[in-house]
Amino acid sequence: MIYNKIESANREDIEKIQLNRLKDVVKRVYNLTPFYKDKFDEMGITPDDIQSLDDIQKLPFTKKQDLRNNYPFGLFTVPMSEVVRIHSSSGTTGKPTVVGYTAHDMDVWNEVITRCFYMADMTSKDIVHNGYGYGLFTGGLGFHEAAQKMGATIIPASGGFTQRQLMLMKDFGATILCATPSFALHLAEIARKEGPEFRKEYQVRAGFFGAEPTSEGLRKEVAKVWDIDYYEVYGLSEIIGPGVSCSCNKGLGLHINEDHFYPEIIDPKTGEVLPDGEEGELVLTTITKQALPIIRYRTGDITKLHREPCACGRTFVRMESVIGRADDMLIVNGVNVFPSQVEHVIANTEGVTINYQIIVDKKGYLDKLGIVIEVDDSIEFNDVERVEKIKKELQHSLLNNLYINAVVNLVESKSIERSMGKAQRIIDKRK
Ligand code: DLL
Repeated sequence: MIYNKIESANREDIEKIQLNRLKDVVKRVYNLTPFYKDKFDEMGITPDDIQSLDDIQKLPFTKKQDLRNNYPFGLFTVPMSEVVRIHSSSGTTGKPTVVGYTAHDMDVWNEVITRCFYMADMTSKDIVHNGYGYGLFTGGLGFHEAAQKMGATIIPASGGFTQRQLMLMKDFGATILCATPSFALHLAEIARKEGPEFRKEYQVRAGFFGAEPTSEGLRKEVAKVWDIDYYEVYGLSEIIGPGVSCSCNKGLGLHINEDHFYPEIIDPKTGEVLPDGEEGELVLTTITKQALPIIRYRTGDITKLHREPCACGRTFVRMESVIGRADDMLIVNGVNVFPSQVEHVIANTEGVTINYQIIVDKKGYLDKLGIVIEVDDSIEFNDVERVEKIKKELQHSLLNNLYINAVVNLVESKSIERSMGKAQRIIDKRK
């Protein structure tokens, strides 16, 4: 099923809508945010310079750091009385990246998630088990509200409590599962312990998975162990949350909701726009958002765009599953982790040095984050109480400031191997 006519409109009609919306959003940010006004002025451009879609290339990029520099609401273009929801993700100095939504933005968000649900022919009869984390993360509430609006039964299970989640899925007869792919596999791993016939106890038929990078093998594995249709959802809080794009399973890739989010692929080094089919960094412009419109946002996600017709009938451009990052961001169980943020926490903790290693590994199907840090010379390593106190303080500050649940391991001064060149700070054993 296709939710909106626009999803299968011809290119000319889509582009007409995109251009009108682009012109509007450019005027909006120019008139309402000093950040964009200054940037445009510096570059000698005005909203009148946007006369075609290609003119978007005249506009400046926006980066995550720009949101941080304008913390918390500096890029909002509406008064707070019109903001109905705030979400956020972790930030370098403990200050998160803040995003806001008006009632209209919430309608857009619900619409794009409903489009995802329609990919799986979901109806009000479906029971949706939502295993994405609720709270400031956009995963939980993003899927929640759209499912509820379409009349489906939503079970706000959130993350964790695997056994209990399985019991609820079984007893409530969930037909749809929303979760990170790794959590979906973890659930299956535990469920399998019920015996080889475990699957018969569950009615789940499809799932919406995203928020972290996956390989084709992993996607196939989730689909196989649960014996379900796997729909991949992509998104990021800065743009809206989940729902920027979703796979239809009739053709390669994920259809981008390009009547709301205008995509480009650029060379991450030069910023030059690349043609369809070439691999590069995805850049998105929100063309309908009110509270926090963003121009040419550098997602950091590496992918390719395709415009060939799709068997599902949708004409929206497709992006391939994300194949990597242009920066050093790690995604650990769906949580974005910038090594620089971790370093900041370490640098601000007394008793440890800046010699550390971040080790990411798998425990079963879940990611496991370990941080090994050398104590400094002022610490007597045999002073177990003191060492334990520093360890707890670090774990606490990683969790509270960055939402990172890490196992911290303190080691003696000078015991981490020194490298001759670039320090090897990150060891990702998942690859
Ligand atoms: O992860 C939104 C989301 C929630 C998407 C639930 C899908 C499902 P953030 O926390 O802001 O938002 O993280 C955004 O996560 O830039 C990608 O690097 C990564 N990401 C999101 N979806 C996918 C995906 C949510 N399907 C960052 N494949 C993005 C690979 C993904 N990476």
